[in-house]
Amino acid sequence: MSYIEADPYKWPYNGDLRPDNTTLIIIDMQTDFCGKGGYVDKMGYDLSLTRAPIEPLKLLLKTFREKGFHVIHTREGHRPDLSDLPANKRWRSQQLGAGIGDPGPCGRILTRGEAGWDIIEELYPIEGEAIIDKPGKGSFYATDLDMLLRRKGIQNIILTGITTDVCVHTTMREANDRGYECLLLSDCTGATDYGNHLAALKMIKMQGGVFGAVSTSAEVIKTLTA
Ligand code: C5J
Repeated sequence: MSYIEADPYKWPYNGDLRPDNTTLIIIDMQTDFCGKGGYVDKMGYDLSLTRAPIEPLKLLLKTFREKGFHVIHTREGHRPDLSDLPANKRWRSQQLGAGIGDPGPCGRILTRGEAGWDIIEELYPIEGEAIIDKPGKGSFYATDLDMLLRRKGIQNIILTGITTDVCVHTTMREANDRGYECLLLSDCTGATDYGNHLAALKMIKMQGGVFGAVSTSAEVIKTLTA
């Protein structure tokens, strides 16, 4: 039995924490969400908030790789012909001067194959780590993530990446409904608004852990290296 100190309960609930049944998922650590000239920058948000998870994530990723745990990365983005981009999503992004599919300093915004759409160099996937390309906020919608997790025998998911209140939360809710045991790491996530980050953490902890539990990278590394 192995547990990570977490709030509101020691995680995972059953103490069954092993490299073969547990995955780290790093959500949307793309230039468009945390790099200069990307989507979030173009919308005028404070990049330091979405860049905050980079350093703790580097250390966490190193530990997961060394200990032989599964690692999965995701990228939000759309086909170059934008045929998978809902018209209302495009319209809303245009209202803020950051139209999805429009040219920007890092290439066409949130468009597959463009520089801004790719994962930042510091956290770039290595061979053997799956990448899920998703058109929406959740990582399960219109992707093969669930099939991949079931085939690998994954029961536990440790969620990280950006943004806490949007893609990370949506993915956690989707995973929880599918029966996966979820843990979100507060220092390895970030939002475009700090208040929303804190609110997203609080939501998870209601009702005895309505979507799972919350912990930190230090607690995970402590358990994994004990
Ligand atoms: C957003 C994301 N915020 N990765 N995407 O549009 O959270």
